[in-house]
Amino acid sequence: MRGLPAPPESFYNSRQFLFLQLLEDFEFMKNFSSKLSASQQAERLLPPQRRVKAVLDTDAYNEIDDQFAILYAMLSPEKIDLQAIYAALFYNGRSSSPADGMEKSYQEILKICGLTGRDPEGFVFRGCRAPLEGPELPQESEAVNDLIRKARQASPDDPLYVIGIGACTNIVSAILKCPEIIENLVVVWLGGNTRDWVYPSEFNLSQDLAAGQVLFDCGVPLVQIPAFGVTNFLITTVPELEACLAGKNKICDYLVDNVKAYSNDHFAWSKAIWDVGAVAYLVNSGWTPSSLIHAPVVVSDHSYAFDERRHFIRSVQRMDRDAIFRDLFTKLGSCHERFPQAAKK
Ligand SMILES: [Ca+2]
Repeated sequence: MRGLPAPPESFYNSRQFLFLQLLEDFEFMKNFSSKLSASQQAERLLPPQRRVKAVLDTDAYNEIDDQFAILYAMLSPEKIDLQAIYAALFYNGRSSSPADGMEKSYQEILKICGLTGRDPEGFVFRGCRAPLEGPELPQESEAVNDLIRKARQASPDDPLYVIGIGACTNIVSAILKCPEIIENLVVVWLGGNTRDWVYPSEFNLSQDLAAGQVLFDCGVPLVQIPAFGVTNFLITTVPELEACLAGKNKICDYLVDNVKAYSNDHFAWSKAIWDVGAVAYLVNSGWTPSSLIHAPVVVSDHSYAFDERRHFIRSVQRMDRDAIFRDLFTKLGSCHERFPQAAKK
């Protein structure tokens, strides 16, 4: 927890702990002089019914779902004007460090650009190589600077949507470096679980807990796409992918092969394609019912504490899995019409 000496374990469950956490939050949020009013927050958090400018922040090589989400965003120009893709750090069995995870994500984004024929120059940026060292200590990266640049070009009437599907280090570092950009942003972040899920820990949040705490504290208009409790229902199977995507074009084959390689045993096996949920919110918010809730306080064990005096965020409650996958598979299956080099000869 920020700025406090390490107390005994039992302290973290006490009311005194919660009070001190809230007190720190209040002190911390005073730094964000451009904090929006409650009515401005509520208005900014209305699901957009139009095409929006967006950037995508992705730990693309972390597993096999980000690739679907990147392509879903690129294939939804009717709702998403995708202006940049940022590589986010991750550290798991597919990387040797957060920096290695970021670099592998960057290379994976380049691979997808190569499959589509999209020039990555000025479009794909490396992100931060390490989590925040503290809640007021931003990391530096090309992605952070590009996000600040694009946010400054946006406006409260035409905000930049930041679709985050990995650790939020890049996003929060930009906000910490330049707090006034929150007036021009809406962050749609997939991270944390639902408030009533059986356990609090979640991958994107755990990759940079300090950044996650700032994201929920700083007052930026935030749409939370919970992982467990919401996007874990976005599951597919190898037989379904073979029936709907395999053989359609090179991009579909790449995605199907990735999913197959993720498990040695496909019998009665399903895989969540979590990250398409964040993109789906912008494609059709009718598929992602949501409501305003008071921003939870993320405490050190990754669980939430609540105070109804806190600002509002929007939290998605459910995903219409069939509608989302129908749209996703339709777009992927015909994507060689938009990206001719993906066509099979
Ligand atoms: Ca991800």
